Order: sequence, then C-alpha cells, then structure tokens
Amino acid sequence: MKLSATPGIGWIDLAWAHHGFVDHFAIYASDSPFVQGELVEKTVYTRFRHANLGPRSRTFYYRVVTVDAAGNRSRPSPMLRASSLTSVTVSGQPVAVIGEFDRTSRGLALAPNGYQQYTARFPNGPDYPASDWPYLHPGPADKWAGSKPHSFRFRFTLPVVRDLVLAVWLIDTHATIPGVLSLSCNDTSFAEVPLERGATKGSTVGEGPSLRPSIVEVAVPASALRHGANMITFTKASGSWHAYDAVGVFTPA
Ligand SMILES: [Ca+2]
Repeated sequence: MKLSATPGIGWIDLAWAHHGFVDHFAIYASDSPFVQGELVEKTVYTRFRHANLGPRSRTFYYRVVTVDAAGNRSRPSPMLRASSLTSVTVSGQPVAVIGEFDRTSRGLALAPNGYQQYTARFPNGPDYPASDWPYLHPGPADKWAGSKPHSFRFRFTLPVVRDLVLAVWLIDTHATIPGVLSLSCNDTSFAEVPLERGATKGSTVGEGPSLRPSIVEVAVPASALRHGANMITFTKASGSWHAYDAVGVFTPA
C-alpha cells in the first residue's frame, strides 16, 4: 500500500489504494519516524484529512493498517512523511486586517447571531472601513437576504505595489451548499474559490466545537494592485452563506 499526501494550511490529505476486502483502515500519525504514534482515524474510505493542525507548518509520519472483518491487522504500510503549510498570517507582514485570526467571530458586526439584521444594516453591502464588516456573508441561496448575490468591499492603502496574499479565515460555512467565493481587486478578477463544507452552526454560534473552520489564502498579483487606494471585492454568487473569523492582506515572507 502506497500513501500519498496533499498539504494545505492547517491540514494534510492522505490517500492510498487498496484492493480486496477490508473492514476499515486505521491511520496512525507520529511526530517521530521511529514510533507508530497515535491512532488518528478509523475509516472505510481510502482517504483521510488530518485537520485542525493550526496555522504553523507541522510535520507528521503516517502509517496505515488494514483491518479485516475478523479483526486481523495487516503490517503497517510504508511510512509517509508530510508537512502542513504555514499561513501567511504567521509568516507574512500585515498590510490591512479586519478582525482577529482567532477562530471566533468576535469583534465583527452582528456577531455571533444577528444575521437577520443584515439587510437592514447593510442595504448596499458592507464597504470597509467606511462600514463595519459583518460576520456572515449571505449567498443567493439565502432567502433571508433576498435570494441574490452579495458583495463585500474591503478598501486599503498600499504604499508600495508588490505581490500580496489575501487571507480569508472562516469559522464555518453552510454544510451542503457552501458555494463559491469570487474575488476581484480593482475590478481585476483574481480567484474563484469553492468553499469547503462547514457544519452550519456558524450562523448562530460564534465559536466552539460545533463549528467546522476553514482557511482560504490566495495570491493577489501585483498587476491587479495600485499605489495608494485599493479595493478587494468579495462576491458570493452561488450557494449559501459563509461566516468570517478574520480577513487580511499580507506581504508574504
Ligand atoms: Ca476572529
């Protein structure tokens, strides 16, 4: 059995191939190559996301054991070493930030559960920093927000034009229709980000174990930026809502 890994910020995806009967796979992760480490998952699938690893790069050594219906365990697979990626919020320098990257919606407008006031409070959409930035960004699947696309505007001043990274940390998203976040800078589109499915609680709960956070960090090319005033537009043109933790533009290390 050969393991493969795909790293992200705060997670590592493992995948493997297996033929034949199996009751489940047992996945072990260790921070040392010399010990099997702890059981992190039992699954019937041939893939596993090791999640909630935090914003700093972490390295693990993985092995997978196959368990049949009688409880017989295979020898461990060959070991695979993999490292998660480091967030630009750790490695970079902030240019402009809304909120705190702390896995809660605290400090954002209407947080943690006031989304019904969104339309009355932001009739033309948020325009930061002239307006506050609400914790919940509705999508066209949300009747309570008019069943239409919604755009949020984030303005900031740039003293020197260079490549930046936009960090969008979410505390949660809708569980079945998370939708796509369309990002443009000064009217240049630079990313279409399919959001990860969440746990749905983030519309009414600002923090805690019932949420499923996710991290989006995308490059903003210097060609889309200007000296002085800039504006990044966040548009949700498909799916339902997502709930913010914090947003910021950073100079990468
Ligand atoms: Ca936060």
